[in-house]
Amino acid sequence: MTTAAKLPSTESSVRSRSFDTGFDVERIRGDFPILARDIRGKKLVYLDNAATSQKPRVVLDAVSRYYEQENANIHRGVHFLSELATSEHDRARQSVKSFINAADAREIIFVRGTTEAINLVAQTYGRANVGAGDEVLVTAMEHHSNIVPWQLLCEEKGAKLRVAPINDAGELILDDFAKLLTSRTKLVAVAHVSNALGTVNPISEIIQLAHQKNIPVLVDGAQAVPHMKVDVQALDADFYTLSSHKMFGPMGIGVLYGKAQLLEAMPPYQGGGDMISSVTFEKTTYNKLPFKFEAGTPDVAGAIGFGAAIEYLNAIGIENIAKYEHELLTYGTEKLGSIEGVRLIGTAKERAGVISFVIEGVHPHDVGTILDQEGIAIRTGHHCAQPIMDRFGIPATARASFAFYNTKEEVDALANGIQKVREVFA
Ligand code: C6P
Repeated sequence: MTTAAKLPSTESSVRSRSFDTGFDVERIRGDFPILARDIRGKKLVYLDNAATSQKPRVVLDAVSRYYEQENANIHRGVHFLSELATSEHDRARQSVKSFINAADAREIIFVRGTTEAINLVAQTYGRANVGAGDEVLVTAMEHHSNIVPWQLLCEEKGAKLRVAPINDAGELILDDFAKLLTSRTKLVAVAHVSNALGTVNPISEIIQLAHQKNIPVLVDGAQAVPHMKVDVQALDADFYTLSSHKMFGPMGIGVLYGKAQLLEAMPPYQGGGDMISSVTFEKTTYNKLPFKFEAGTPDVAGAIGFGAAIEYLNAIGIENIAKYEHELLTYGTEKLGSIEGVRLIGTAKERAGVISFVIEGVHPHDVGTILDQEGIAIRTGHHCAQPIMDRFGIPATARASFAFYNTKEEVDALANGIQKVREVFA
């Protein structure tokens, strides 16, 4: 891949533009073609990054270059293109490995995204280790992807799904969580960052508490990795899941990280090509990691685009991103929180990426529709996290979610849009 030459120069990017964070957001915006377009005659204000992020030019180029110049199936040919595609695919796996500081590239399993990663663990580790009377522990703020796979497993096995409660700010009540860890608990599955509230969970403490009782922990990292440094070894996470499309990479690809010794012991997920070592009608033996869990032709272009997205993030620096976004979120929280009639849903001390809110007397879908007329894209609804809506006694929220290419001016545009909504419904 030759993406490095086209990456933004971090040296020249570090010119102060806003919040004195040394982050040249205007220059970064220039890397994302879609951000220059108009919507309904207005400048696009894209604040739906938790649903999916936009893609920089280097990612678009990497994907089209693959199809134009490198396309071949991997692990299946001795010809030049097959070897090239294979080595580019391997390189992408190495990039993910370094990005989350996994100990070994064998621990990086390419899947379709977080949803598939969690289902994989439920259907392999879960089916092998959870039995009748056992429990799987989640929290009240999980995305449906981190609820339903466990419900399916529990139904099949006669096990029980337990739910750790949260407080009114949207924070996990750690004491209650600890009390729910018992000899029956076979797995903890918890979001690193809540997509509906933005709450950052104390993942290190959660993992330590579970490990004190020898309970493995799966972390749903879909909403964390785009916003903060994640080190799976420092966290001691047993499984960690992520989606490329929320990290400025292509849709349809993501990663399950798992500790090698756990993955080795797990039965395969899907059967097919590439996941086998040898096949006879009597017996099949399985390939080594990570291929044991990657049956069939993978999304090679997606992996290569994902690798390019990671290189792009590295060039900007995830710590710089975290610092800038923290300022943006603080600014947005103060600005929106001070608008009359606006109630913020989720006011945890530690938050990332998301401001969820309701406006008195206005359905969130109407908020979304009126903002759309202004070119402002937000998400409204239950955000695939219905139980957390129930917890707050509301059917839905409006959610603005941020990336490092968003600006203070866009937050102002959102606040002005909300004022318009209030005027319409006054
Ligand atoms: N949340 C949102 O708008 P997939 O769809 O597999 O890439 O990711 C699923 C998923 C799992 N966990 C969390 C915490 C998530 O936020 C998501 C995706 C999007 O909030 C789309 S529903």
